[in-house]
Amino acid sequence: MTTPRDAIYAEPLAQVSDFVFDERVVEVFPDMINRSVPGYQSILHGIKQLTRHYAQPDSNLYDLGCSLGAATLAMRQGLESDAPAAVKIIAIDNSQAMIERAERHIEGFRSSIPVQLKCEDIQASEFDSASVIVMNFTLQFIPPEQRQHLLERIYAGLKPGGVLIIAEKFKHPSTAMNETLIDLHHEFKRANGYSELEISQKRAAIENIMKIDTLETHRQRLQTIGFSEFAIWFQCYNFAAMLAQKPQ
Ligand code: GEK
Repeated sequence: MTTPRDAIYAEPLAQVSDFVFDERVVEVFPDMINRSVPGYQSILHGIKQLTRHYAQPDSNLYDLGCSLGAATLAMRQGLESDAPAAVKIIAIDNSQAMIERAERHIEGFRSSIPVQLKCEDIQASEFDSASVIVMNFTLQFIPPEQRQHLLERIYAGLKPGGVLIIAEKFKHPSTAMNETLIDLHHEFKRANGYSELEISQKRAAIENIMKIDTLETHRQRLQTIGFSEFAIWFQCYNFAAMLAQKPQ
């Protein structure tokens, strides 16, 4: 998908307001996420592989915080060649602008696997008979004190053996190591053409709405909820993708 270049924070702003997933962001979103998230394409590839591996017949697959549907399309590709019977993908985002664009984007690809798009807050969504649930950089936008409850409801909606795939930016528990990982990420952004001003203004915009956990917090929370298997299957700097499985 070719899209206009992200220049949202290229000019100095008198005051940087909190980041919102509005029309302006939708317009440049693929460029923004590809130039900002190390390994984004590799993670999408992993989602495709894991979907193929864990999708069960007669089940729903969810993409929570689907944005323009990149993970939805990866999931669908994973199912394409040998799809289990009666599977459906449900993609949810609470940004109307994202959902409208996702609809047009997904329609551009033919497939026999149905995709249902919903514009709603995932904290109010129902999860039912799920075999694969993906949260690709979405949990980090849920207020920290509400994450456990949402994940408990997700767990309840999974079938036995079902999996949750979570990709997140994370915080390293050591201050020194955390700073190093942040520096490496900023170097990655600079190498992708973002200026110091863009990096610092984006950081200020995101600071209040994106609170990140350590990987250990993720692991412990998932274990407490009941997930019996846990693996980190991708990591680059302070970005990681995790897999958690409900017992069979
Ligand atoms: C991808 N997964 O390209 N309910 C529903 N959607 C939400 C909520 C909520 N409570 N909070 C945030 N969102 C995508 C990328 S982006 C990640 C995900 C990023 C949505 C929000 O509108 C946005 O579309 C998405 O979560 C996060 O694979 O921009 O860093």
